[in-house]
Amino acid sequence: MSALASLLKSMKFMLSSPSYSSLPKDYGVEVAFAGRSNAGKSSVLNALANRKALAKTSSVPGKTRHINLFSLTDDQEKRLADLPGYGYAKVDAREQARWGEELTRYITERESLKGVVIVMDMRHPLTENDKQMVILCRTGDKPVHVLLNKADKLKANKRAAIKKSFEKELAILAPGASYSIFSAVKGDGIPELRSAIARFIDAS
Ligand SMILES: Nc1nc2c(ncn2[C@@H]2O[C@H](COP(=O)(O)OP(=O)(O)OP(=O)(O)O)[C@@H](O)[C@H]2O)c(=O)[nH]1
Ligand SMILES: [Mg+2]
Repeated sequence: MSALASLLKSMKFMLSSPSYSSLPKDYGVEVAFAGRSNAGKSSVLNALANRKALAKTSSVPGKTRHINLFSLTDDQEKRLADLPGYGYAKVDAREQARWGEELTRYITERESLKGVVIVMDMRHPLTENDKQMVILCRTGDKPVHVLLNKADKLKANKRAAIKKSFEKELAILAPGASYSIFSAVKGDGIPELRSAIARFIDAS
């Protein structure tokens, strides 16, 4: 097992922060998981840790309302952040606007943030909100890896067609960004995602 694979398997819930300003000290290395509500961010973290309920998941969108930090090391120098989902219409407009501002601050100001995994539902990637997140990461000079999740919900031919058009769109929107295909349910795509996280951590 690679060093990162074993760190991921032993990751621990650290804390849940209700706002950007209440986050712990900005030191070490953080890799964040962003994405629309219900795209599967928390499920992806659980798949990486090979645990069922490390990060809380729900079929009801809008479950993750805080920034939840997970530590990969006992000294908490390496962390993963599960960010609140965006774009869920039933969250009232004021709360959505507040989280828009919080996420903007987090992405642009957090110095320990070395990379962002943007989790998308492969059936409909790069929604307007996703594009805004990609652009925000560019503004904040944070490298991006797009994770096309829920691939198990698509047949092979449909998957290939979406991949092709997605690739073109991403190349225009974020020329340096990498991507990979994933299924949190089946556990497919873990090595590729781990490599992306390793690149973020190693580049720091
Ligand atoms: N079929 C399938 N379902 C998935 C996959 N990943 C997540 N889900 C389901 O999608 C729903 C939402 O997953 P979560 O992990 O809670 O999504 P989230 O992005 O953390 O959502 P918020 O916390 O609300 O922002 C749950 O019912 C999951 O079981 C996947 O790869 N395949
Ligand atoms: Mg969640």
